[in-house]
Amino acid sequence: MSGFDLEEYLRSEQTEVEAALGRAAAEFDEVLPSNQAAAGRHGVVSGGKRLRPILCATAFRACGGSAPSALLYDFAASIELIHAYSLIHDDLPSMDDAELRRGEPTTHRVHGVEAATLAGVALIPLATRRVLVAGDALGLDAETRSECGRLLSEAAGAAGMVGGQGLDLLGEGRELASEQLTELHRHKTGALLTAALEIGAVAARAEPHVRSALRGYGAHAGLAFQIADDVLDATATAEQLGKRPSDADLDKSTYVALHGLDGARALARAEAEAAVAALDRAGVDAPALVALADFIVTRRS
Ligand code: GRG
Repeated sequence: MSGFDLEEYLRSEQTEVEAALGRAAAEFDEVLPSNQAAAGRHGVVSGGKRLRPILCATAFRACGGSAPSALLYDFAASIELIHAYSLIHDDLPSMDDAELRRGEPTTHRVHGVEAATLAGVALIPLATRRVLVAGDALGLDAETRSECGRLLSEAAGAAGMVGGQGLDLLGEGRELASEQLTELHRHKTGALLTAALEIGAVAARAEPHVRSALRGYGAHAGLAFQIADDVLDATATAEQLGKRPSDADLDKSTYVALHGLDGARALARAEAEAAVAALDRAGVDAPALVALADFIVTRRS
């Protein structure tokens, strides 16, 4: 591996993400009743790796984009708002009925189901609004802003994450075949991760072949991320993961159940390598993205 200091990179990028999310959450305080605003803040400013906005900003720079960090992260953090809503809703009693997320009680356990549901829904248009408004502040023209908005909405919606969640619900208690599981995760986890990369490329006005390389990286990294998630779910405790219940508790199909631990680890590694190969083929030199692909399969939470 190169001398790239990923730990330091993640630390400084996460600081930028937290600041941008704080600015986004302040919009809640202005418009929502206080219990709903508090639920939104709980879901948004509650830790996490912040991988999606970091991937977006990293792709932007890898494609030659340059902008002040605060402007770039106001834009990239809109993707994290969609991620935050998905976690709030995924944890609800009507979904996974989760008690623990990121080592803390879930949003509805702290603020109630009604406030958590409403705050989650409010995050969706907030994310769309912020990608357009922050895109404007970033200097993107109307066509580029609209393309970014389209990518985010498609990745979040029925053709992406929500569709994947639908497949997940249908698959509960059934043994999915490997292709079905991959189809599910390409939508549920992969679509938003891929959009993060592609939005970064579009905002930097990347050439079509570079944009498509970033999309390819995203698709492979998204799968690697999910397979690694299944490995973690099977090998770490709830305390280490900060998450309860586990997929096994929920009787979900996993890559570990299908391929065994070693098989799943090898698959995750192969997908991370395929992500980097997509960049190499297009001549994209991006040490941070290479290091992030490795992090995705070696992370501990
Ligand atoms: C109601 C059908 C319906 C859909 C609503 C709930 C929902 C939309 C979608 C769920 C999508 C979902 C929960 C995907 C999870 C993907 C995933 C692996 C999450 C964990 O991501 P990390 O590890 O989390 O990046 P941190 O905590 O680091 O942010």
